Amino acid sequence: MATLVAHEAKPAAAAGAILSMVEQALQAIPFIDVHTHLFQPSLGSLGLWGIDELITYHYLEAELFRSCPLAPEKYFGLSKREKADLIWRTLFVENAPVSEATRGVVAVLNAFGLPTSSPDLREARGFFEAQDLDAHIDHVLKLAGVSEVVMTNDPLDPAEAPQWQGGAQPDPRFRPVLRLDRILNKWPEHWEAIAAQGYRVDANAGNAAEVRRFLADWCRRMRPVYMAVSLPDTFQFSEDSIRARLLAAAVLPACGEFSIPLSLMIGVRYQVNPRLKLAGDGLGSADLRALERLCADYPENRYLVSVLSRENQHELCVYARKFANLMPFGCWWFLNNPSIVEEITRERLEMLGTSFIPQHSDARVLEQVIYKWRNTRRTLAPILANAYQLLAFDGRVPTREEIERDVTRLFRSNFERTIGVSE
Ligand code: FIX
Ligand code: ZN
Repeated sequence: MATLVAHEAKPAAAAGAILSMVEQALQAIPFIDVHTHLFQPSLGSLGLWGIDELITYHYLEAELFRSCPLAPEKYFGLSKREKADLIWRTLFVENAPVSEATRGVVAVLNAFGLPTSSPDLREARGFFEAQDLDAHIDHVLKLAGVSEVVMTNDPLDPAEAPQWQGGAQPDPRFRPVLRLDRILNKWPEHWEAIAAQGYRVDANAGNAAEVRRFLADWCRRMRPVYMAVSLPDTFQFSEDSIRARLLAAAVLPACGEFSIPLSLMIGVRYQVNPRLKLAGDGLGSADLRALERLCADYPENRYLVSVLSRENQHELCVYARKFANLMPFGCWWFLNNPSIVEEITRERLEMLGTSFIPQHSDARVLEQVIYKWRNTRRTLAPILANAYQLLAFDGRVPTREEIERDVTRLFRSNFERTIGVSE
């Protein structure tokens, strides 16, 4: 390549400096984890943590059955420990843990100074059993560079709902979310649970006002930062369905009343292999015109949106350019792999600047936030730096303050603004 003329030489020299400023900003700024399946301790034993939970994570269960001939039914008949021992032996001893999910477990063990290639889990179990949960939570969030996590709370979950009704103490490290999958996706199976809580609802969901009253009471009880629902790849809006009717007549008005956004996670093919239980879900690309209708017809509502299929990512970016009330977030589930996160994040930076939320962890086990956020910082540093390096080549070298402001926006204030609280 011809020697760079003066103004081109400067940005090239800046390139290295830019990368380290980006890395430092990513390290220094604590993130808000906008979607997890973690639970505050005051919700009892709902929160999963420790080595046996880490190893029996459904991502690893899916990978187990590719390397172990045991029938899923036999596997699910084992105890938690037996399951963990089998997965450790199969995926970490007999095979190299090179997948994103297995590498994650190695990163967690390493973060606590535990051996990563032991023949068994004895030492790791001893370590986790010795932890005091409250102090452990603080330590884990610090290692992950996360100030608070957003939960997934189901008002119809028979184990969780009584905890809230019994006055579960709030915890500033954990922000509640009202999850509506049972109500919007499985009304026939769950309307009686709402009736049992004292609301006049029926099998046809004819009384949307009562559903709205139910949601309002739960908002007052739980103080959620948003309402959320995962939706199939076949999701349509509007349509002649209980889901569409309740969205329009109960959920969106309640979100408006409490000035909180609705999170839509679109593109799941539920239980494509039910023998794998939680590991049995798949994905499909969705018709995002449903999103177009929601954003256009209900402009007062704000939407946090994540889509599961790679094919839908570009459309989502385009819709976000059309609707300011739409905030794309995360590289969800099967997309949470560095090669795909790179692709999605580059496209979003090119099309949306810094007006999106790059990632969430979706952690189901406490210690997962350590590797999921280390991976994110590691993957995003060169992607973000590249965007600034291109800016430098075009004639403007970014300052450290600008980079820190942008990282804060990406991992904190975009979310804070969307949920209606500014930092
Ligand atoms: O719907 C969701 O919130 C999904 O994230 C989960 O259902 C899924 O099982 C998961 O853990 C993805 O990472
Ligand atoms: Zn999730």
